[in-house]
Amino acid sequence: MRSAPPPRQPDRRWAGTRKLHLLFRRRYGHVITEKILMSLRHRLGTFLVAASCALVSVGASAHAILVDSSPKANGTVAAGHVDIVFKYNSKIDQHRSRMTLVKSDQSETTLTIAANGKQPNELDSGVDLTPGTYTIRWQALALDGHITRGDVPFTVAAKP
Ligand SMILES: [Cu+2]
Repeated sequence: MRSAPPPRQPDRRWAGTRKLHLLFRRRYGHVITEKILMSLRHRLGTFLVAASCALVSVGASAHAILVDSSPKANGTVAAGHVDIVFKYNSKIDQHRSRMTLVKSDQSETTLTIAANGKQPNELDSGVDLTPGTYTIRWQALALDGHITRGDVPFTVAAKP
């Protein structure tokens, strides 16, 4: 003999949506209503994750956002030795962050990040470049443990 299924526990978290559910069910039928509610719950979950990260970023130990760079994004620099200085809104782990130079043929070169204890918000490097278009692909590890990434494309022009 099969044992009876356990009684359904009322889910208090969704009491509000359950009322909505009943309301919608009368109008649109059960299947559609389930889909709509699942979608709402999913969206709410995503929103809460985004909100918690936003709250963290208000605190002292935020994830790293690039606030200034040399070369500038979409800027132009002269050929030769190019200093690379990326400034962030918070302290970063310079040792475990990454910078990669991507050439126009998509080939990649890892850049050496200089340890700079006096500027803990920066990723600093340097490279000799010939005229062309390049991208610096960065990955910064903030002290809150969050990794952020981005691309800074720029042009190197021949020296006048
Ligand atoms: Cu963060």
